[in-house]
Amino acid sequence: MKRSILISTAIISLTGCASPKAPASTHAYVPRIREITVTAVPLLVREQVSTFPFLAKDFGKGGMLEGKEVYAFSPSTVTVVEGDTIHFTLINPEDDDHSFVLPDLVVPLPPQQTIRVTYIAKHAGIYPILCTIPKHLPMMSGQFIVLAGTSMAD
Ligand SMILES: [Cu+2]
Repeated sequence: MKRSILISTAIISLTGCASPKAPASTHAYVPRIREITVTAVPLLVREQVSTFPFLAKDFGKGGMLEGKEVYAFSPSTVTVVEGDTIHFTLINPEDDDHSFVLPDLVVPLPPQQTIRVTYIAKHAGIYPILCTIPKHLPMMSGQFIVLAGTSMAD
């Protein structure tokens, strides 16, 4: 008798776990306002030749950085969620011009200026962040990652 009760309990337990799908999420992602600061930073630039003598060859005629300088955005990857409103604070502490370019957004970054701009991440995807100053490309770039709202856990 005890044995049949145990078997019945086991069968009920197994069928209870055999649900073909996990229950659907009951909470939709609610878009947020995100405050994000991005700074233009020098990595390998002409002003550093006295500190790093090898750069003279790199920046020289035929060198791998001829006509270029290496700058970066810090951070270079920004991740948000579809529908988010981003309040960017863009800082250029240097004496060179830069720009901050996303789909449908072009922001000139004059020397030693802080620019504030609002941007709405309309569509999920992976987009380039670029500075369009020719001598800064292709190095001064990053990624703007917009996650689908449905990808967010409850
Ligand atoms: Cu630049």
